[in-house]
Order: sequence, then structure tokens, then C-alpha cells
Amino acid sequence: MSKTIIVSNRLPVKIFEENGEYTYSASEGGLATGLGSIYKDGENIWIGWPGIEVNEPEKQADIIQNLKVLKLLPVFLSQEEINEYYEGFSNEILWPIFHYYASTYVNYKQSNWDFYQTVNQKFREVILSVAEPGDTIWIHDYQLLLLPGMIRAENADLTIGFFLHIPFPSYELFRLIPWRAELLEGMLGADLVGFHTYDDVQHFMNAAIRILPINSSSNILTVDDRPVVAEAFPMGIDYNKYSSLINDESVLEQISLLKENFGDNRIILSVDRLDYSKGILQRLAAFELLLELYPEYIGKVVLYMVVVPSRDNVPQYRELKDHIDKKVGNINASYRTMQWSPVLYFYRSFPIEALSALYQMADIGLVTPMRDGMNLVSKEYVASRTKNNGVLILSEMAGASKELIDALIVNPNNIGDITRAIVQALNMPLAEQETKMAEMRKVVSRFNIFHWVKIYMDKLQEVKQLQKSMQSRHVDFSVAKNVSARYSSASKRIIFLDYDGTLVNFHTDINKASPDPALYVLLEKLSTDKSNEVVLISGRDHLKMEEWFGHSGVHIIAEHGVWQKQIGNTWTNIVGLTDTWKEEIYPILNTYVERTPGSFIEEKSFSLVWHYRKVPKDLGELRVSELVNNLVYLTKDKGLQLLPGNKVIEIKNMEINKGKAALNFMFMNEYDFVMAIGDDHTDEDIFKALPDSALTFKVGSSLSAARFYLRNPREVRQFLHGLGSDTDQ
Ligand code: GDG
Repeated sequence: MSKTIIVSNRLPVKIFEENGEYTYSASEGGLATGLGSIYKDGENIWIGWPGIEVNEPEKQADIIQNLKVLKLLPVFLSQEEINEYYEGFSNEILWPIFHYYASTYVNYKQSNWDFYQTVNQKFREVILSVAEPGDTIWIHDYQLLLLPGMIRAENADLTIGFFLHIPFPSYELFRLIPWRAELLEGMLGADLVGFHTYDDVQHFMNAAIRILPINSSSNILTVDDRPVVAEAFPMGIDYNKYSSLINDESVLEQISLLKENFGDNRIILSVDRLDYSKGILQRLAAFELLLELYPEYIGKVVLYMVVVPSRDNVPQYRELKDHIDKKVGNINASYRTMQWSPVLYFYRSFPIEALSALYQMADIGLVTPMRDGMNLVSKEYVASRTKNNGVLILSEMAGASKELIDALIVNPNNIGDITRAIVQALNMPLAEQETKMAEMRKVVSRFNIFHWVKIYMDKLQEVKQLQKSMQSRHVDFSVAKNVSARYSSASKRIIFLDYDGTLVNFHTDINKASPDPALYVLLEKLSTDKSNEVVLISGRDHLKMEEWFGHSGVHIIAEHGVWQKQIGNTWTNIVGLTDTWKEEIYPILNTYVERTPGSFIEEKSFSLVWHYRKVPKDLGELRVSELVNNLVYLTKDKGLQLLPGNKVIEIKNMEINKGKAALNFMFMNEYDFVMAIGDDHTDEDIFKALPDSALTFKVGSSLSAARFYLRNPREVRQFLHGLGSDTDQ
């Protein structure tokens, strides 16, 4: 029976030591609740740091035993490891950069990085001590970015998921990190990389294809032939827990206390961990501005601010705390009256019942982080508003703003914007509050934490299936052997071979992708067999094909079928084609060449090609989509087609394609072995046109109508060499 292993920096448990005795209490974070349905089942387990330093082996053994009952397995870390890996690398390098606080102040300490690697290795050891083939491992967050790659290297068959709980920054920030490639390679060890928002997915994909030599197609990256999917899974909360807390005795008690204390005062609620990314100071500034600009609210509105202690041994956090203390002190000193204090500030953690009472009592939930992966507080506020009243003010920089679109969305850097939103919220008619809140509650209720876990896990299995089906299509030893047997027993064969990307690799200079001696030897070997007809079928211009292959014993189809040459004959072309349209299209293409350094036009007898292989990727893609928009109607009118290829776009007559050309070629004969190998868009026409019995091969593992795939030209050549030979390949 295979099992699921959850891995995160911290185990969902609090351990206290008193007189050498340990006591354990489960911590009830949202993630722990959501994953509870998984790790508490059967053989499943959660691996992570237990939160305390324990060095003595006997004590460690004792903790291991006790945690086993809770289905937890600890990774013990020394104080030095915590300082360097967690506080140093994770919280002083990754956290600020991933939250767009990259600046010259980030200190890329080598020792932090060394420890980050060592600790990720430590996690790896513990995982490998329990992981078995067929298991699923789900790794969480920025402290463990290297772990998926480390595990994959050890055991390629495991199913590995990774989820990042904080934002993934834009490429321009991510590229600053000295160890950016290693971090990406680590993440790409996973099969499914999850983020809170689609923007994060885009940033990650962009960084990966720019920094690493890998290809992508929509949200799939191909890593050593293994498709890795990146997708957005906005995390939810335990909706029912928050909505049902309204009936809890202790919550009701706290609510009546709050009512007594605040009377008619309107309450604005603010709840965060102490962190500069949460925008606490800016929020205070907005509240101060409210009192200054709208004195009518003095004595009528309070800001109830809960700041949960966090990382306060890191200097920046201590400094932030000092600033908050000072700012609160100033506001209170300026505006306090005998009966009223503007800011009620708590620097401590509250029990969930107290939090629930506050969520229910607050007229406004004020959530204005400068950056936040998701932000669960906003969702908890919404879930607690069972009467549908109250207003959520939410920063556009929180992942949650993509889902809670009925909130008052603000830019947290714009203090005036926040102040205006507070005024708008204080004056919002009840009916409007109800409509907005009801919509948001629907979202929070439906996309809850259990839903999140389910859709992530389902997708992970789906990716694994995709990988398996890719594997079965790959030409491995047994497929090659089967094809070879069919080849040997056939008496009349036709073999269509594309050239660029199939028999040779691409080259930035198209004329440099010329055939090498080994290729001539291979073609000679295939074509001297009397039962074979070998057809090179290319989009290249026929003169170049003549120069390269005119003398060899193969048939040639050039320019996607415009020209063809049977062995020993001269070149013929399809009759009735015109090229007068070039006069009009060429100047248009030329404007793109002038605006896009690195691009050029190739002219063939009946087509024009715009090449952009040397153009920076994004610019090339932008220009090509502009070009398509520009030409789409014109080309239709003229009976032309736009054919996108690998970093090229070709404009040519509608009636030409490689599929038709291949069928035409076969027209007069009967073959008992039909095979085609090609790598791009234009070769798909051949794969689709050939009869079902044909053996079709795509080069590269992207989606294709071909039955099988080969990884690259090297594999193609190896495979062709092996055809008909009795020896193993
Ligand atoms: C990271 C990402 C992402 C707060 N005060 C008290 C208390 N809390 C609980 C809240 C909420 C949680 O802490 C905070 O979660 P957030 O999502 O708001 O923020 P981070 O801690 O920064 O979490 C974030 C999250 O991971 C999940 O992926 O959303 O973007 O930064 O659940 O209720 N809980 C109790 N007392 C308090 O005083 N009991």
C-alpha cells in the first residue's frame, strides 16, 4: 500500500519542556487542519522540525516515540542550523526577495546558503528513511525549495508535489539571487509545482525558462524529458469551523464583553503576524489620516490591532516592532480622550475563540499587506460574517484579492486610498454590504481548505498519469524492437524524414545546420536497401536541399511540398501557384525586421518566412503575435496561410502542406511499411494525413498526433540505424 508523506519546515505540533519532561499539543494552523485528512490516515506521515532544539540522542528517541503516535516524524536541527538555514537563508534572503523587498540590504551570506543545502539534505535523509516506491510526497514552502530535486535524484519514481505559500517574485527580482539556478532545479524535482495565484505561476515559468535550458508549453515545463506542471491553487480555510464558532459558548461570552467595552464604537480590525510585508505601519498611517481629515470619527471609531509575535530576534523585525509601538503611542497620545482610545494594540497571540469574537464584532476587516502569498485572515473574516454585514478592505497585493473581488480593493502604498476606503466602508449601506459579503462568503465556503487539498492531490495524480502515458509513447527498447521487426518483414517501405530539428539540431544561423558526414552515411545505408524509398520532406528552400542532398539516393520534397524531386529526375513544382502576393507581404515583413533586431526574412520560391530565433524570447513572441494580427485578414483574402514553426512564421499558399505532399508522393504505389519522423507543427500534417497503420514519430515530447516520440536528433539517428538489424540497440 503506497502512502503519502507531508513535509514542511515546522511540524504541526507544539512541544514544551518542563523539568526534563515533554508535553505535546497539536497546533491548529489552517494547513494542519486541511492536511489532517491526509496525514492522519493509514501509514501516512508528516515530516518536519519539531520547533525545539534537542541534542541528546535519548531525548530525541523519546520525542520520536511520542510523535509517532501523532503520525509525525521529526527532523532535529541544531541552533546553528536554525540560525543559518531558517533565520538566515529563508527569512533574511528568500523572504524579502520573494516579497519584493530586494535591495542592496539583502546580504547573500555564503554560510546561509551552505546551511540551507545541508538542512535540505537532512530533510532528504529522513524522507528517504521512510519513503518507498509508489509513495507520494508533498513538500511545502520556501524553506525547502531544494528538497524536491534532492529526492528526485535519489528516486525517480516517487510522486512529488511542491507548494509555495509565499509569492513567487518576478524574474527581475528572482534573478538577483546568486543561487537562482539551483533553487529552480530543486523546485523542478517536483511533478506539480503549486502557487496561490496565476501571477506566481507566470513568474515562476518565466524565471525557469530564462534561467535554465528547458522548454515550456503553456504551463508545462519539460525537465529531462519529464513534464512538470506549474499551476495556481488558491488556498482556502476551514470555512465551517469559522462559521460555526458563532455558536460557541466562549465566543458568545467574549462578544458580550466586547459589546460592553465598545458600545456604539465602530470597530476596525487588523490581525497579522509581525512582518514588514504585512503593511502594519502604512495601515496605522491611514488610520491616523482618517482622524486628521475626518475629525467627526474621533471618539466613534477604534482600530483594534492584533500583532502576533514572530521572528522578533531578527533585527529588522525588532525595528519594525519599535516603529509600531511608537506610531501607536503617537496616535493615542494625539487623539485619546478620557473615555476613548483610538488604537487598541495587542502584541500577542489570541485564542481562536477571541479571534472569532473579534471577526464577528468588527465592522471593517482591514487587511492591507504590501505583499502576501494569499492571506488567510481576510478569508477568516469573511467566513465569520454569517449575517453578511461588515466590509472587507483588502490589499491588491494579497493573493486573496484575486478571489475576493467584492472587497474594497486598495493599493497598500497609497495611504489616502486606504483612508478613503475606510470612509466608504463606514458609510456603506447595509444592503450593499450584504450583497458583497454574501458573494465573498460563497467563494470562501466553496474553495475551502479541503477542496484545496483535494484538487491539488487530484492534479498531482493526473500529472503522474500524463508522465506515464508519455513514457509509454517514448521509443524505448521494446518499441524499437517491434518497429524493427515490422521493418524486417516488409517488402516495400516508404520513410518520410523531416530535416531541421529531426535529423539535425537547430542552429541560430540556418545555413550552419548543414548535414554532417555521419548523416550522409545513415541516409546512404537506408536508401541503398532496394525495398526502401527515403523521402526528405522539409520546409527548406529547394535550392538548398539540392545543394545538400541532390547527389544522394533520396527523394526530396522541399518548401513543404511546393517542390519535389524523385531520385534521378529534375525538380518539379506544383502547377498553378502564384507568388505575386509577395510584393505586398514582403514590405510588411520588412517593417518587422526593422523594428526587431536579430530577425530576418527568408524568401523561398512560393513563400516568405520571418525568422526570429536570435530575438529575445518575449520580444519575438510579442512581435509574432502582432504580425499574425496584422496579416490574418490580408492572407485569407489572398488564399495564403500563416504557418507558425519553431521560432519562425511562414506565409505560403493555402493549398500547400506536408501532409498533402506526402500523400501525393505515395499515390501511385502500395507500401506495407509507412513511417514518418518530424518535429514541428508542419509535420503534424503528415502524421494526420498518413493511414492509421503508419508508424509516426514526433521529435520532442510535446503533444502530437504522432504515435511515438523520440527525444532529439541523436535518438532519431540511433533509432534509424537500428532498423532491420538483429542486434540489440
Ligand atoms: C503564509 C503566507 C499565506 C493570526 N493571529 C492569530 C492567529 N492568526 C492566524 C490567522 C491565520 C494565520 O495566523 C495567518 O495566516 P496568513 O495567511 O494571514 O499569513 P502568514 O502567516 O504570513 O502565512 C500567506 C499562508 O502562508 C498560507 O499559505 O496565506 O500569504 O505569508 O490563519 O488566523 N491565530 C490565533 N491567534 C492569533 O492571535 N489562534
